[in-house]
Amino acid sequence: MTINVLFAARPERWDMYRGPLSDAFAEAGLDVTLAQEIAPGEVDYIVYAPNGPVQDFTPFTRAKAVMNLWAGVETVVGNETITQPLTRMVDEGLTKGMAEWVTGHVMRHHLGTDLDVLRAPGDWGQRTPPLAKDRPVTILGLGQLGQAAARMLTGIGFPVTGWSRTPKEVEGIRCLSGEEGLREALASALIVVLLLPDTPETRNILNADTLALLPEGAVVINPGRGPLIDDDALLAALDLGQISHATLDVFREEPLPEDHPYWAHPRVTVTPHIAAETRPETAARVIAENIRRSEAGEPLLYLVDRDRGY
Ligand code: NDP
Ligand code: OXD
Repeated sequence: MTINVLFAARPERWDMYRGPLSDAFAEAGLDVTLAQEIAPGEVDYIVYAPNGPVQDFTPFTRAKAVMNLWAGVETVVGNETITQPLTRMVDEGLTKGMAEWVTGHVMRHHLGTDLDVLRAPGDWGQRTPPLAKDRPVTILGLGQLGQAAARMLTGIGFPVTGWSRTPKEVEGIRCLSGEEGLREALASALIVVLLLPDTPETRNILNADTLALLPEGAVVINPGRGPLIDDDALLAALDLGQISHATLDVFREEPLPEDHPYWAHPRVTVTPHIAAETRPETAARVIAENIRRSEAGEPLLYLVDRDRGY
């Protein structure tokens, strides 16, 4: 029997996803009708984006799963109209993109690239940056994205510490957890990268107290979520020189409001929530595999734990 899959992301995403999804369904041997509009009572699966047209899932009485195209689910976990299993996106393309973005921004600060871009003959001055082995990096969040970034950075030679909710063992990475682990992870970090989900436990994890644990002049890189940082505390730490630079991809309000102090701050780099994007070709295969599993009665991949919030 044909499986009806509703594509409930923003309309401009349709042209990007229609082909890859159709190909992935065919490859998985699934007979699927994929459309942007299907009578709600006839929908079997919903491919979903939090900024898409569907927010009330009550009419989708037959739907067997809601499949988020995003990795982050903070705006979805509280939606009580989703009674079906909810999956989040773990996509090889998105993961590689994040590891590359993090590595690029770590390298910018590590090498001091901005200082070496000369604008006038008088700027000529030669510096020798330390080697990666002498620049400890801490990653808060050691999940899919944190581990991928950690692996890329250790490959270059950075000593990497990762911090997570539950204890972990990952080869080549110093793994810490818990409150004491956080203190230890920050105390040694010349660069700290935030790759945590936005949950009640992680909100404002970088605040006046925790920023003060970092060595003076440390760099903050946040491709996670805006609420992980207490913005006033970060601005104060930047003004004091406790933090030498913050590269921020995500904000409490996006786009970042015109009058936000981050725009004018000389030691803040703002990027427009582009650290990593779900890639249709690889993501489509994840969606197809999950529908195949569901139809075969097998457990779904990447289920969200709504009580935990991620
Ligand atoms: P995962 O769920 O795979 O990993 C989350 C990590 O955070 C896990 O290691 C988890 O610990 C840890 N964690 C969660 N809560 C706590 C806590 N209270 N204390 C300590 N550690 C905690 O998520 P991903 O790696 O796939 O994604 C991370 C985040 O990146 C997303 O939630 C999203 O917000 C953001 N993101 C940003 C993008 C961008 O373009 N800027 C793109 C994609 C994602 P444990 O392992 O013990 O469960
Ligand atoms: C995501 C994101 O969560 O792009 O996937 O931020």
